[in-house]
Amino acid sequence: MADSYASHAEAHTLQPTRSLLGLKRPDHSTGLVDWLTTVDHKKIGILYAVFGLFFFLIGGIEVLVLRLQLSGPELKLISAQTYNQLFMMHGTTMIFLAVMPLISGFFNYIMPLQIGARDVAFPRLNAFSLWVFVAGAIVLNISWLFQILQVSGLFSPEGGTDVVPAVGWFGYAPLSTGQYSGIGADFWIFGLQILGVASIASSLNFIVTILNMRAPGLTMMRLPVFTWMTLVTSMLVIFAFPALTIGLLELMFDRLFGTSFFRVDSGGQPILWQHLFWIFGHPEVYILVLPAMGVISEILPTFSRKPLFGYPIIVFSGAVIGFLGFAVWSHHMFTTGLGEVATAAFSLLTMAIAVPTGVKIFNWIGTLWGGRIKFTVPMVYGIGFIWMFMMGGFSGIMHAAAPADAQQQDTYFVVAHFHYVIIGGIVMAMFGGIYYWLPKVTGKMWSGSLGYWAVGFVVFGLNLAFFPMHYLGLLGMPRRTHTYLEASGFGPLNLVVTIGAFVLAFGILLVVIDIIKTIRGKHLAGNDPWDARTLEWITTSPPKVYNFDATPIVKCRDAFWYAKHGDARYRLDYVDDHGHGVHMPSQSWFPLMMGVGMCIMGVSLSLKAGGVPLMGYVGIAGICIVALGNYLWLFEGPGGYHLHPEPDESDASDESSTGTANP
Ligand code: HEM
Ligand SMILES: [Cu+2]
Repeated sequence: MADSYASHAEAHTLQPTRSLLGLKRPDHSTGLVDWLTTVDHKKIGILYAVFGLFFFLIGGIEVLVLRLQLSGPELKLISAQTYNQLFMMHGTTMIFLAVMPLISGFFNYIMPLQIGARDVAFPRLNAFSLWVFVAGAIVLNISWLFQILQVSGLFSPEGGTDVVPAVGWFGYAPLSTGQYSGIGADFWIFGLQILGVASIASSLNFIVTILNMRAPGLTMMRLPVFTWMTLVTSMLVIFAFPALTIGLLELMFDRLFGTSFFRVDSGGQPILWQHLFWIFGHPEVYILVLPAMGVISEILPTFSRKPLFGYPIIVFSGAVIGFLGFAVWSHHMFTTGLGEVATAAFSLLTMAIAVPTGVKIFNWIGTLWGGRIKFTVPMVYGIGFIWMFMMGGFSGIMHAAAPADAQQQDTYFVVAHFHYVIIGGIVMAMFGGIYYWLPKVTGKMWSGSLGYWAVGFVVFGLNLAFFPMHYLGLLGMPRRTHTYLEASGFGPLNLVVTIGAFVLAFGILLVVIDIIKTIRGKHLAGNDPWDARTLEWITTSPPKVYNFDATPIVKCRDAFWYAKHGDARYRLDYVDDHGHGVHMPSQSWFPLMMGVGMCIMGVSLSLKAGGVPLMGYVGIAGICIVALGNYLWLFEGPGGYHLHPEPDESDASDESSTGTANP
């Protein structure tokens, strides 16, 4: 893919620019340098997705070890401490380093194409978000390395032995304060703070892009639902992450400077942590699920060959879900003694979210109803999503009732619930999205039955793994426990769960193999393999570096579909640029440099907290790298190059009989 980008760019280059400080910008570089300095939303999207899948496998390996430990009563495969570390890293990895970057990959790659834009609004900021995300991921996971050093006697931090974080993805105080946890918690705090910077920067970028860079005629109520959900999700990130940041800052102050926000012995309030965390944490689950709903809302109409049923209602209910998501955080705190009024109010509000969610489900079913359904692999994921996500929704409504929750709290019932939502819903949708858009991204078509086998194993495995957890929970098996007694009788069901986990893991492995097979395969996909509806299918597969030869003019919702199948009124027209051509941004080293600085900063400050000598200075060096990167970036100048798109043989406009030729 890199080659096709490069050849196009070379053909039309006008002016490789020098920055104001005389530094040469890395224009039209190839190979690794190209990927490290890219500002192309498509490459950034691919990198996000690759990192996401990588950490998905890491988080998966972590949990398979856990499940082996729990497969029978009183096993001693790993210690309780190791269990805690693995379980915490599994949760944090899956949420922040696997699912969120995968989603970000979709946002980056697909959204600008869907709105007919040439890139996101701030391409360098986009690269910055990517590398800052990578920095945060390294800070979190480098703790494993220091654990190894510690085990081999080369590293002995102050304050306990938990070098890998072991405080749960929720980091509940006072467990996460200095009294009860060691340097692992510092890795976690700095890692998450860095990840928050990345998320907020990319969300601002997406919001500006969607509001400002839509193709002419693409009004808000004509936006594809996936793009709408990108917008709502980005808003949620902007409002939710600051609550977490404040909590993390206070926790950091407690740990490093002896303040007492959360330390009970000096008058702190652990409950404050729970409020701050869940004001972030509950919207976070919608940050994960709304993009999944967006993906499904693209797949179902395409393969039912019908417009999305109730488009305005789907969009509106998505926004309502986002809004209500901020009003329900205390359903995670029903058993902390908030009082009857608060508990009743949060209980009702939580149940209220079932309404817009149910509305969406009815609309999806309405979309399928009477459609000419094609059971392609993405469609099978789409239908599986509806079914599995509803299972998670039902147990969610059960938690919403405070008295029921008091029983279910901290049992495997909760683990069953959120895995049905997260894997049965979100991961299914992401895999469906991968199969849906992979032909666009790679230009290659996946083929054969491997995709169907994979989805079969995934659905079977996830039900085998997570359905019995409901029973285990109701029988009283606590979550976050590293073992259980023979007499508890939890053994047989836990064995089933572990077998299910391996079946699921096998299915996920098949998906990854299928992706690699597709990329290396030879079946060309063509521009519009599904006879789809939205603008990303107009352009070539893979899209050229400038996305569209000419910007399309949108006349209705599902513009591409009507251009192909509607009457002459809906014919696709293109903006005439009067021969001006396209201005593309040039690449830059400085987003990467700032990421490197943040990584050094996060690692060394964590080590400093663990009493490692000289780390304060390394931390300052890291801060200087960030500042210098920022300074050089500021004076890098606008740069960019100019090109005149030349439509080639494979353009969609040649294929679709109703589209006009490009100007
Ligand atoms: C093979 C698939 C998976 C299996 C078998 C699995 C199983 C588990 C288990 C056994 C725990 C520990 C529960 C405890 O000790 O209390 C756990 C925790 C967790 N898992 Fe997974 N998991 C899987 C995939 C995922 C995915 C894909 C995500 C998210 C994207 C995820 C998110 C979490 C979270 C957030 C926790 C922490 C739960 C808590 O707060 O107690 N898991 N998982
Ligand atoms: Cu919640």
